Order: sequence, then structure tokens, then C-alpha cells
Amino acid sequence: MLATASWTLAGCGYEDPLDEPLEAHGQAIVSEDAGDDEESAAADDASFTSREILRDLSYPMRIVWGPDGYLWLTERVGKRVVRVRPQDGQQTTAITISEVFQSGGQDGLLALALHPDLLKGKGKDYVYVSFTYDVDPGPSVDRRTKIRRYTYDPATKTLGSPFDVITGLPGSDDHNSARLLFGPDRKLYYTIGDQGNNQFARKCLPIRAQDLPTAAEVAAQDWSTYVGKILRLNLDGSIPHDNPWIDGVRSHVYSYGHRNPQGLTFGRGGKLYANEHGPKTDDELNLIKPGRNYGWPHVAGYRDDQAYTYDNWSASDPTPCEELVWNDYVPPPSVPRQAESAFSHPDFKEPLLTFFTVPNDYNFFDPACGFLQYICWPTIAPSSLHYYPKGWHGIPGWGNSLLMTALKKGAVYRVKLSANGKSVVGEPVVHFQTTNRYRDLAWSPDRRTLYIITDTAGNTSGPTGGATTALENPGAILEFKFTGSP
Ligand SMILES: [Ca+2]
Ligand SMILES: [Ca+2]
Ligand SMILES: [Ca+2]
Repeated sequence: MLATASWTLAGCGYEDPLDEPLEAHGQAIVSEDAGDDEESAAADDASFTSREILRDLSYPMRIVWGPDGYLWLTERVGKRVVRVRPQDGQQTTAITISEVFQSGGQDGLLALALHPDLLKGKGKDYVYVSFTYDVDPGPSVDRRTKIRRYTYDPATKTLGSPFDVITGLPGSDDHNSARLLFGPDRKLYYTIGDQGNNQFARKCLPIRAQDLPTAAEVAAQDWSTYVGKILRLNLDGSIPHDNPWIDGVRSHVYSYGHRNPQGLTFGRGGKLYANEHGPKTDDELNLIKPGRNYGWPHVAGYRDDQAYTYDNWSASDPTPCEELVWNDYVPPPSVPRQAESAFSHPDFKEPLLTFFTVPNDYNFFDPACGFLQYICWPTIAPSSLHYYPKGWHGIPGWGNSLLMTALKKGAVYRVKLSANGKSVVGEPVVHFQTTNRYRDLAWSPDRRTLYIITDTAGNTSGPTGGATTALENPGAILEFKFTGSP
């Protein structure tokens, strides 16, 4: 199912005043990796065995390898942090968090990050999660998100001593993003999406990914503009003194103009990469720099005026938005439409790669997908991003690449980086394709076994194309073990 659109390897004319000299987007920087003998011997799927470790988890959301040799995961709907022994799938519940609010949408228990000193005898046996909760004591729902730290007790194998790192972050039933990551600088990095505004039932709520906090809002701990942002926090939730000044204000905001950034990872030299879901096109892979603007909702993918305009439903005039009927393709004439080229910003940064960019005359209707048209749209729905380092161990040819799981394709996309990490080399390679929604992955310490969690239910592409709701391995952990010579 890769034939719907070509890979976007074309460069664009955007000059990048804050960055090092411009490199063509996605153009192969052949000279840098020439002579890298990894390239010719990259392990393919035939070098792996696969098995299902267990299934029927309640929407597993994040998975990480723990220093205890267990896989740690969050269950978004089940509200549990679970430890799983990879050898036999034995489960241990570390905690069930009843305070989590879960509506049936994309909310619930979300992120998971382990302190780098967990179980190292340094008194920092900390586990961090994020989740949505309801601050309205009555029957209506006022959803927020918090990041919470727990302390792990290795004697009882449970989490306790809750400490709220930050509360009152925006929360939604859609596009929460919620990737939490420990940086090499021992700061917390956290992604928050645009909340799914300007589409479907939330079509009359404006996207605020370009809105930045004022000094008064920061002083009042009003985080309502933190939607469509990547945040950087001290471990106690305070604002790091070296966070970027953006528009004259220092806040938790590290970068902005994001749509739904579910993947975040650090590469060589501390480079930070993120991926995010595009609208009907242009899922993005981005190199994240402090203070930069990634363009959403004015730009999707490259600023190329192809197959995307910013249609702001909340500004509908004269017909109020509330009277309109949602349409994925052409908005009613009262909705203002803005071309990408009408937007410019000195801090704007284009993606390294898109999945996928298509021309204006692209036909979004594919009869193979029936009533699940969005499954056939030229996107993959990237759900995670992981830097796979170079080294003596691991899987041959995979070093210095990014692995990303995809929801719509049930696949891992492997993207080779250039030696300096500022561009990608060649075309992405698709691995481990099954009829599932891949949510996240982790690997063993020798980096030769990958563990992938799958959604419990949902839509994905079928085994021979089209769309299906029949998932092969619902709510599962799948193991892919490299069996060749390292
Ligand atoms: Ca309530
Ligand atoms: Ca962007
Ligand atoms: Ca574009």
C-alpha cells in the first residue's frame, strides 16, 4: 500500500536564516554516507522471527524497556501501568490510576517515561506518566492533562507516592499527542497536539497552535496556549532558565505550530526529531529546534501550495460555523480559505520528509476504502519515533536511522539519516507489515529484538489494500527478533 503517492524528495526554496546552511529536504546527501558499508547489507524482514507475546490489553499506549528486564507499558483505556515479562507475557500491574478520565475518545492514561536512574540505587526510582482528568466536580466534563511522577517500590513491584509535575495542561478527546521523553539534558520533553480542533465535531473550535503564551498567562500558570506545542520542563515542572524566548516570553514552549506530534526522539549529538500527523496529506518528520515555528495550521508539509489550504471553520461568515455541516474535502463558501504561500514567518521550519505530499489534482477518493476513505488518504498516521543508534551491536544496516510506527499501515518505517543527522538518505523502508495499528515500539538492550504494541480496535489498511476493522493482533505486544549475524 505504498503506491498511492510518490515519496517527496523534491527540495523547496525556503531559506533558513536561523539554521546552518540550507540542505535540500530529503535529498540524499550521498557524499556523507558514501563508503558506509552498512548501506548495502541492511537486514530485511526475512532476518527476523515474529510472535505475539500477549493480546487483549486495553489500548496499550506507550511501551519502554525497563532496567528490570521487563517491558513497561501504559494502557490508555485500562488506566494501568503494566510490567510484562517478555519471555512468557506474564503481566504485573504496577498501578491502576482511577483519577484518569477516559471518555471513549483519544483521552485516558497516555505517556510513560522512566527516570534514567530508575533501579540504580540513587534514590530516583521514578516513573513519569501523563493522563487526562476532569476538573469539573459536576456531571459536565472540563478535561485537562497532567504529568505525574510515581516512585517505584521494587519490593512490592508497585508505583506509589504520586507527585504532580505539572497540572492544568490542555486535554481533549482528540489529538492529545502526549509523547513524554527524558532528554540527555535531564529535562522532560512533552508534546501536546492541536486537540483535534477545526474538524469533525470540534470544527468550530479554532486551532491555537500558533498562539503563544503571554507573560501574564505564564505568571498565572494558564497553560491554555500550550496546544500544538512541544514543551520542555524541569523535573519539578518549573520552566528551565534556558528555554527559548519566543515573542518576548519564556515559558515551557520549546517549539510550536504542531498538529499532532506523537513521536519524539533524541538522535546523535542531542538532535531532537519529532513526527506528526498531517491532515489528508503530509504527515511530517521534523528536526526540532528551540523557538522554531513548524507552520500548522497555515502550512501542511512543505510550503508548496499543493493539496492543502487552511480552511478556518471558526471564522465562517456570514453563516455561523455552528450551522455548517462538516465536509472533509470542500468547505462551504462561508469558510475562509488561505493558501500556504499567504503565510510567512521568520522562524518557520519545513519538515525533513513528508508521508506524503501529493499534487493539487490528486484524487482523494479511492473506491477500495469504501466508507473508511481516510485509510486510503496519502498519510500513514505516525504514532511513535525512535532513534536507532549506530554501534557494534544491533541490526546490520539499521544504525543512525529513525524507526516510526504507523497506525494506518500496521508497519514500521525506517528512515536513514545522513551522517550529520540534518537530512534523510534515500527512501524509507517499510518493515513488519501486518493488519494492525502499530502504536509504539521498544527494543531489548542488545537492540536486536523489537517489541511493538498494537491498538485494541480501530481501522487500518487491509492485507491486500483497502480498509478493514478486523485487526490481526488486537491489544497485543508483537516481538520481532533478529536472527542473523550482527
Ligand atoms: Ca465532571
Ligand atoms: Ca509542519
Ligand atoms: Ca504543503
